[in-house]
Amino acid sequence: MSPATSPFTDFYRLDELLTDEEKLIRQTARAFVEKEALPRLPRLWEEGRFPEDLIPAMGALGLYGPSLDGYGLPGLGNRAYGLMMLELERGDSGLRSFASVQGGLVMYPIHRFGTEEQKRRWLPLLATGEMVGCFGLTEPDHGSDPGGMETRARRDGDGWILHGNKMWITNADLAHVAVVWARDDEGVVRGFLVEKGLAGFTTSRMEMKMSLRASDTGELHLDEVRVPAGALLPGAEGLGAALACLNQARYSIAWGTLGSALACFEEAVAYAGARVQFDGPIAQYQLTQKKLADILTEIVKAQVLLFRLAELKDAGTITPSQISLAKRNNCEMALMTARLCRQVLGANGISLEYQTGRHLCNLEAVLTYEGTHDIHTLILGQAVTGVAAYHRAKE
Ligand code: TGC
Ligand code: FAD
Repeated sequence: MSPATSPFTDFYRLDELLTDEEKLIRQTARAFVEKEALPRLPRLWEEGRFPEDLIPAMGALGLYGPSLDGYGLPGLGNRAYGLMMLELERGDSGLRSFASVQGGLVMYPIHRFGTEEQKRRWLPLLATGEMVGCFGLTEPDHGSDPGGMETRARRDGDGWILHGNKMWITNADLAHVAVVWARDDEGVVRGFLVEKGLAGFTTSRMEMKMSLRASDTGELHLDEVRVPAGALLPGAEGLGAALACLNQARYSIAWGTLGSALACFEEAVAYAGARVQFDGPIAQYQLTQKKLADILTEIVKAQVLLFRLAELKDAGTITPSQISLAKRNNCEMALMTARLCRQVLGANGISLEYQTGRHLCNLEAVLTYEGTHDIHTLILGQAVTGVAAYHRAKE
């Protein structure tokens, strides 16, 4: 097992700020990923398969919704939550994605917007991984602009009829329950828990991806699906409820992408020391050192940012735009890191026998989902200027 950190991956000695419990949580998650997932990931990624058999084991380690409390949930601090996501994504973005969706996009909305009955029924099963969930917001024609959604929720007696399609949905095929966002007759966006097996509800798997290959991605098809009154998340009213869930997942991505970056960086440093060209190891050449110095600098900045972000989240004062800044910065930092490390590895950088190429491909999707890099740029632009630039001003 590798040590918790090496001098160059904890350059500013942030480990000194961690509690013993946080260190143990990190080490447990890392040992699990190294033993159970890493040896299989290249093949899984090549075959386009998520390791479904690991779902209960990840639940047993408390990796789903670790910062939520009550209903048997651990209620850990947000730094511990972040470290877990970091270690999962150090393995593969697909592992972190699974946990982000299960915890941040399925358990969180039930915990925040659900009835007591919904919470008691679903949260314990989702926490252990006995049940899997997915989150359906994006549609074929509405990605960055979910407010344009076409999925409809029509009242039908004491229940509802749902109709529409959701696309690019993580865990779509694996999920026992889908959190589906739809607009009602009054134009209000509402959230529903839609169970697999209901008449008219089908899913299909999306194939031929060049990214997030060890992750299940699919579509949700809702053809006049009747759901009972108890499927409605009563506390979720308006688009803001769906967007509030994204804050959780974006937070976990901000931490997770640091894991991808560290995996690539460690691999490139080791490779540069061992690979001899011309007169010696490529680590001795200034152009290699510049790449590593640039990466180190960006990693340290991202680490410091995350430690503060966790404090703000624990204090309950965090703002969505603070999360956007971290998601945007850390995804770009990790992608830049993976690109530079891939160059250091030369041809081996595109081989799945090394980790860097796989992380690089994954990070292209991570830069795009949960709000594209551009959308987070505009969120920050709005935070600075007070003016939203997503759409033309309404006349
Ligand atoms: P806008 O008018 O700005 O907002 C509507 C209402 O929502 C509030 N709000 C938020 N509340 C909490 N958290 C946030 N992050 C919020 N963002 C906005 C806002 O205050 C407003 O409230 P109220 O009370 O005034 O009604 O909405 P808009 O339609 O203009 O859109 C704004 C924009 C572009 C920022 C938003 O649509 C957006 O974030 N778009 C990006 C879509 C996105 O990120 N989709 C992600 C889908 S899930 C996913 O990708 C999972 S991948 C996971 C994985 O596998 O790891
Ligand atoms: P578009 O919105 O069509 O954007 C295309 C380009 O236009 C982007 O570069 C974008 O930045 C740019 N653009 C858009 N609007 C503007 C603007 N106003 N100004 C400037 N530029 C703009 N969604 C879910 O609901 N649940 C999931 O579980 C889920 N999982 C996903 C898993 C994967 C692997 C992927 C790839 C996506 C997933 N998504 C999920 C969807 C994801 O959230 C969307 O892909 C994302 O929000 C972007 O939407 P889009 O792909 O339709 O791109």
